[in-house]
Amino acid sequence: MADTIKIGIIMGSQSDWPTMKEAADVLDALGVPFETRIVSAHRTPDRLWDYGKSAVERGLQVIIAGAGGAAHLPGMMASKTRVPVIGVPVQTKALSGVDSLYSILQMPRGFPVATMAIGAAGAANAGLMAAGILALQDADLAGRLDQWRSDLSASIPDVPSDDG
Ligand code: RP5
Repeated sequence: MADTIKIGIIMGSQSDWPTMKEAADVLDALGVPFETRIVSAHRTPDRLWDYGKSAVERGLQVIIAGAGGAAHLPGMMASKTRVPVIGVPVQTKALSGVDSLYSILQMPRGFPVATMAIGAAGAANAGLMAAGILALQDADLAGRLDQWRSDLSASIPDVPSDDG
Protein backbone atom coordinates (compact mmCIF):
# COMPACT_ATOMS: atom_id res chain seq x y z
CA MET A 1 0.00 0.00 0.00
CA ALA A 2 1.28 3.48 -0.85
CA ASP A 3 2.44 5.67 2.02
CA THR A 4 -0.11 8.16 3.35
CA ILE A 5 0.67 11.59 1.95
CA LYS A 6 1.56 13.79 4.93
CA ILE A 7 2.56 17.00 3.16
CA GLY A 8 0.36 19.14 0.97
CA ILE A 9 1.87 21.84 -1.23
CA ILE A 10 -0.84 24.27 -2.24
CA MET A 11 -0.66 27.50 -4.19
CA GLY A 12 -2.98 30.23 -5.33
CA SER A 13 -2.26 29.96 -9.05
CA GLN A 14 -0.47 28.01 -11.72
CA SER A 15 1.84 31.04 -11.90
CA ASP A 16 3.09 30.20 -8.38
CA TRP A 17 4.34 26.77 -9.43
CA PRO A 18 7.87 27.78 -10.55
CA THR A 19 8.40 29.08 -7.00
CA MET A 20 6.59 26.29 -5.17
CA LYS A 21 8.41 23.65 -7.21
CA GLU A 22 11.44 24.52 -5.07
CA ALA A 23 9.65 22.99 -2.08
CA ALA A 24 8.67 19.96 -4.16
CA ASP A 25 12.24 19.49 -5.39
CA VAL A 26 13.62 19.50 -1.83
CA LEU A 27 11.04 16.95 -0.71
CA ASP A 28 11.81 14.78 -3.75
CA ALA A 29 15.51 14.92 -2.88
CA LEU A 30 14.70 13.79 0.66
CA GLY A 31 12.36 11.02 -0.49
CA VAL A 32 9.29 12.56 1.14
CA PRO A 33 5.97 12.05 -0.67
CA PHE A 34 3.67 15.04 -1.10
CA GLU A 35 0.67 16.21 -3.07
CA THR A 36 0.28 19.45 -5.01
CA ARG A 37 -2.91 21.44 -5.59
CA ILE A 38 -3.97 24.85 -6.90
CA VAL A 39 -6.24 26.25 -4.21
CA SER A 40 -7.03 29.95 -4.48
CA ALA A 41 -8.48 31.89 -1.55
CA HIS A 42 -10.22 34.22 -3.97
CA ARG A 43 -10.87 32.26 -7.15
CA THR A 44 -11.72 28.87 -5.61
CA PRO A 45 -12.82 29.54 -2.02
CA ASP A 46 -14.93 26.38 -1.84
CA ARG A 47 -11.90 24.30 -2.82
CA LEU A 48 -9.91 26.00 -0.05
CA TRP A 49 -12.64 25.21 2.47
CA ASP A 50 -12.90 21.56 1.41
CA TYR A 51 -9.12 21.11 1.49
CA GLY A 52 -8.84 22.58 4.99
CA LYS A 53 -11.85 20.70 6.29
CA SER A 54 -10.54 17.32 5.15
CA ALA A 55 -6.84 17.86 5.92
CA VAL A 56 -6.77 16.11 9.32
CA GLU A 57 -8.87 13.12 8.29
CA ARG A 58 -6.78 12.66 5.14
CA GLY A 59 -3.64 12.42 7.30
CA LEU A 60 -1.91 15.62 6.28
CA GLN A 61 0.62 16.73 8.91
CA VAL A 62 2.03 19.86 7.26
CA ILE A 63 0.60 22.19 4.63
CA ILE A 64 2.95 24.40 2.62
CA ALA A 65 0.93 27.25 1.16
CA GLY A 66 2.33 29.74 -1.34
CA ALA A 67 0.60 32.80 -2.71
CA GLY A 68 1.39 36.25 -4.06
CA GLY A 69 -0.06 39.73 -3.75
CA ALA A 70 -3.11 39.77 -1.50
CA ALA A 71 -1.86 36.40 -0.27
CA HIS A 72 -4.72 35.17 1.88
CA LEU A 73 -4.35 31.44 1.16
CA PRO A 74 -1.96 30.48 4.00
CA GLY A 75 -3.89 32.43 6.63
CA MET A 76 -7.30 31.21 5.51
CA MET A 77 -6.01 27.63 5.48
CA ALA A 78 -4.67 28.12 9.02
CA SER A 79 -8.12 29.33 10.05
CA LYS A 80 -9.73 26.15 8.71
CA THR A 81 -7.37 23.42 9.98
CA ARG A 82 -5.08 22.83 12.93
CA VAL A 83 -2.57 21.15 10.59
CA PRO A 84 0.51 23.44 10.75
CA VAL A 85 0.69 25.81 7.78
CA ILE A 86 4.00 27.04 6.39
CA GLY A 87 3.49 30.14 4.28
CA VAL A 88 5.58 31.08 1.26
CA PRO A 89 5.31 34.67 0.02
CA VAL A 90 5.57 34.49 -3.77
CA GLN A 91 7.54 37.31 -5.38
CA THR A 92 5.31 39.72 -7.28
CA LYS A 93 6.09 42.16 -10.09
CA ALA A 94 4.37 45.21 -8.62
CA LEU A 95 5.71 45.10 -5.06
CA SER A 96 8.46 42.46 -5.24
CA GLY A 97 6.67 40.15 -2.81
CA VAL A 98 6.63 42.52 0.15
CA ASP A 99 2.84 42.59 -0.34
CA SER A 100 2.78 38.77 -0.16
CA LEU A 101 5.08 38.74 2.88
CA TYR A 102 3.00 41.18 4.90
CA SER A 103 -0.24 39.47 3.90
CA ILE A 104 1.04 36.11 5.17
CA LEU A 105 3.10 37.26 8.15
CA GLN A 106 0.73 39.48 10.09
CA MET A 107 -1.71 36.87 11.38
CA PRO A 108 -3.94 37.63 14.36
CA ARG A 109 -3.24 35.85 17.64
CA GLY A 110 -4.64 32.33 17.63
CA PHE A 111 -4.09 31.36 14.00
CA PRO A 112 -0.37 31.13 13.25
CA VAL A 113 1.32 30.73 9.89
CA ALA A 114 5.05 29.89 9.90
CA THR A 115 6.19 32.41 7.31
CA MET A 116 9.25 31.82 5.14
CA ALA A 117 11.34 34.27 3.10
CA ILE A 118 10.03 35.73 -0.16
CA GLY A 119 10.40 33.60 -3.27
CA ALA A 120 12.46 30.57 -4.21
CA ALA A 121 14.61 30.41 -1.08
CA GLY A 122 11.49 30.60 1.06
CA ALA A 123 9.85 27.77 -0.88
CA ALA A 124 12.94 25.55 -0.58
CA ASN A 125 13.12 26.31 3.13
CA ALA A 126 9.43 25.46 3.48
CA GLY A 127 10.23 22.00 2.10
CA LEU A 128 13.09 21.64 4.57
CA MET A 129 10.94 22.86 7.47
CA ALA A 130 8.18 20.38 6.58
CA ALA A 131 10.72 17.56 6.34
CA GLY A 132 12.18 18.58 9.71
CA ILE A 133 8.74 18.37 11.31
CA LEU A 134 8.10 14.89 9.92
CA ALA A 135 11.64 13.82 10.87
CA LEU A 136 10.73 14.26 14.54
CA GLN A 137 8.75 11.01 14.20
CA ASP A 138 10.72 9.32 11.40
CA ALA A 139 14.31 8.24 12.13
CA ASP A 140 15.05 7.30 8.49
CA LEU A 141 13.99 10.72 7.26
CA ALA A 142 15.97 12.35 10.08
CA GLY A 143 19.08 10.58 8.82
CA ARG A 144 18.46 11.72 5.23
CA LEU A 145 17.89 15.30 6.39
CA ASP A 146 21.09 15.28 8.46
CA GLN A 147 22.96 14.01 5.40
CA TRP A 148 21.37 16.67 3.16
CA ARG A 149 22.46 19.39 5.59
CA SER A 150 26.01 18.11 5.91
CA ASP A 151 26.29 17.74 2.09
CA LEU A 152 25.26 21.38 1.75
CA SER A 153 27.83 22.48 4.31
CA ALA A 154 30.53 20.43 2.57
CA SER A 155 29.71 22.09 -0.77
CA ILE A 156 30.55 25.58 0.54
CA PRO A 157 34.13 26.53 -0.40
CA ASP A 158 36.53 27.93 2.17
CA VAL A 159 37.62 30.83 -0.01
CA PRO A 160 35.92 32.83 -2.76
CA SER A 161 36.87 32.26 -6.39
CA ASP A 162 36.88 34.54 -9.48
CA ASP A 163 35.04 31.76 -11.34
CA GLY A 164 31.95 32.23 -9.17
C1 RP5 B 1 -2.48 35.02 -6.18
O1 RP5 B 1 -2.42 35.93 -7.20
C2 RP5 B 1 -1.65 33.86 -6.63
O2 RP5 B 1 -1.10 33.23 -5.52
C3 RP5 B 1 -0.60 34.47 -7.51
O3 RP5 B 1 0.64 34.62 -6.84
C4 RP5 B 1 -1.18 35.84 -7.84
C5 RP5 B 1 -1.33 36.06 -9.31
O4 RP5 B 1 -2.08 35.02 -9.89
P1 RP5 B 1 -2.26 34.90 -11.46
O5 RP5 B 1 -2.97 36.15 -11.90
O6 RP5 B 1 -0.88 34.80 -12.05
O7 RP5 B 1 -3.05 33.65 -11.68
O8 RP5 B 1 -3.78 34.62 -5.91
